[in-house]
Amino acid sequence: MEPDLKKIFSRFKADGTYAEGRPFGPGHIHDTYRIVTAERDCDDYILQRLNNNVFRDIPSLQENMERVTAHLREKISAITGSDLKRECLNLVPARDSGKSYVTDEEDHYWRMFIFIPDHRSYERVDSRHKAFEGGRIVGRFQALLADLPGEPLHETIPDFHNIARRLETFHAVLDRDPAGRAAPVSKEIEEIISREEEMKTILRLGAEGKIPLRITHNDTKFNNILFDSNDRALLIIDLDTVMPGYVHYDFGDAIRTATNRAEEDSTDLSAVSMDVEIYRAYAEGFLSETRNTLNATEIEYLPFAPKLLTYIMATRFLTDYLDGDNYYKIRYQEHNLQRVRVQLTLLRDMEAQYEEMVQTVKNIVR
Ligand code: ADP
Ligand code: GN1
Ligand code: MG
Repeated sequence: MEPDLKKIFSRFKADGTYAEGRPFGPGHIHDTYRIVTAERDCDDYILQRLNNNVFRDIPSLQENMERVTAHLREKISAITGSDLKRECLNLVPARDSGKSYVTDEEDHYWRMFIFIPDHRSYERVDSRHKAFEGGRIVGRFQALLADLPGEPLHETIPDFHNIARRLETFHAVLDRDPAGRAAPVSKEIEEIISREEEMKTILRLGAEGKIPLRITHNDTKFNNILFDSNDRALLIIDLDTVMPGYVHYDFGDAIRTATNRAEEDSTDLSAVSMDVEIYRAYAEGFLSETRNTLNATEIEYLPFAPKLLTYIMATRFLTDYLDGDNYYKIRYQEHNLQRVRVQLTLLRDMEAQYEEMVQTVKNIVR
């Protein structure tokens, strides 16, 4: 049943009159709507029905979200010339409870943000400038959150980038083969299995105490970065997975998405490859904000991170495909399998260009 957006909107303390609401944006997880208000000088809004299949504890998720957005707002307000409406996310409180969410009759959770006006976002990155800006804003995000006071953030999805856990789940699903899909994709399965040990490198470094847990975003997919009309990066959105993590998760996922010459679900595998110039520009932007805080081991392993995140996504898409498509939104039968093939193609290209990736970071920090 279509949700009554007007009614849900009325439960938040918003300015302006509901004019219309329609699905918005490329997200894979929540149901996102843009609410347009009737008055010209009132903000529009982003209203989201949250996916509680993916996020099991929404009050904890929203507690993280409130702490993180409040802290970022405070820090950004201290930067001269900053634009608080466009450089941070603004949650709208519920009228009755003052909380940052409401629930409907079907026990779905909803939240609302002020719509960031006049923004751009990109599925593919076609200039070094955009890549540098993206890197800079993600680096700034980490720097601004480094002194978040209080308890550690809740782990909103436990073991989100823990590849050892992801592989356990993958093998469990593969053994059951609930959708009977394993046999025809044995090649893809083999590509995952052959790299298992190498991909546990970051976890190993963490366990050995060589790299610290920091506050990371964990979903730095390039389309989560919003730009202004001059292609200056404004902020990174989609803060649901902000929690303790390794710096490699944020660097890796951004490179995975920004440098790919094709989209994540491209049907033309010959178009998939990594643009090393985009990698270089992103790394320059990212390190311009973070190089003084990262330790030598963290920097040394930055070039490995894109391989890891591409592998993690291949594993997750393949697990979901084998499981019968229960996690990601799909638009056609083999959608998840196509996503697997894109990630594996990209991974092989990163492997082919690995030496250059290593040299690039060395040159930047020299
Ligand atoms: P998902 O986890 O489903 O990807 P996001 O939080 O990324 O959800 O939101 C989905 C899309 O909605 C984003 O990709 C972006 O296009 C848009 N969006 C989210 N928040 C805002 C906002 N405050 N202002 C403008 N657009 C937004
Ligand atoms: C999901 O929410 P969205 O669409 O930005 C996923 C990410 C994946 C991405 C792949 C909470 O991100 O981990 O990298 O899809 N988010 C969650 O497109 O699982
Ligand atoms: Mg998103």
